Amino acid sequence: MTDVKVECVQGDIAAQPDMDAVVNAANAHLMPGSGVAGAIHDAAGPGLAQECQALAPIDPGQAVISSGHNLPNRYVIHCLGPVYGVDEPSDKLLADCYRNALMLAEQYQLSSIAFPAISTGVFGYPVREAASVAMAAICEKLPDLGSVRHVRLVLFSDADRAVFQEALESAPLSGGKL
Ligand code: AR6
Repeated sequence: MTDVKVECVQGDIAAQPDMDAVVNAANAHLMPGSGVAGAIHDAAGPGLAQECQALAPIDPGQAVISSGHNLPNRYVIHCLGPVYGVDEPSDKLLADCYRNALMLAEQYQLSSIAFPAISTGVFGYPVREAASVAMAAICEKLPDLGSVRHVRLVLFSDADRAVFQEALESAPLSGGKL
């Protein structure tokens, strides 16, 4: 059994002051956008986009790390989720986002990380499918985590929170690798 805390909460990804890192549902150029990318860049200030210029572009499934600027978090981990039905295989690419973000958090010795529901907004991934991919990817990684002790999923609506909570409760702790 793992003692990493995994939780699903309803809230704003840009307002998670107790987390070492928040994850951005980014675009390939790591520029401000709508939804999560808008909230994170607005709260971080223009220094974030400036720093990101040197890290872009990124590919679907990839994750890169920057500092948090005016956010209450030390770091932002930027992931490019798959556009549903376009970037294939979507499930593997979405799982890669979660796995690669967790690996970066480990590399930086972080103890806590908060994720939004990557790809479920502008990129069109159905929430129920995205929740089961996300939770399977996270749960599969739990035994490998050393520094990371707390993983939070931050869902914008309470309906999405309930879907992610259900997926967490039925996620396999191992196997079912994508
Ligand atoms: N906190 C938490 N979740 C949020 C927030 C917030 N402040 N705002 C929206 N969500 P999206 P994507 C939810 O579109 O699908 C951007 O323009 C939202 O309800 O932010 O990966 C980028 O620039 C949805 O469930 O990310 C890219 O071009 C989820 O977060 C593109 O959109 C993800 O929605 C990325 O699209």
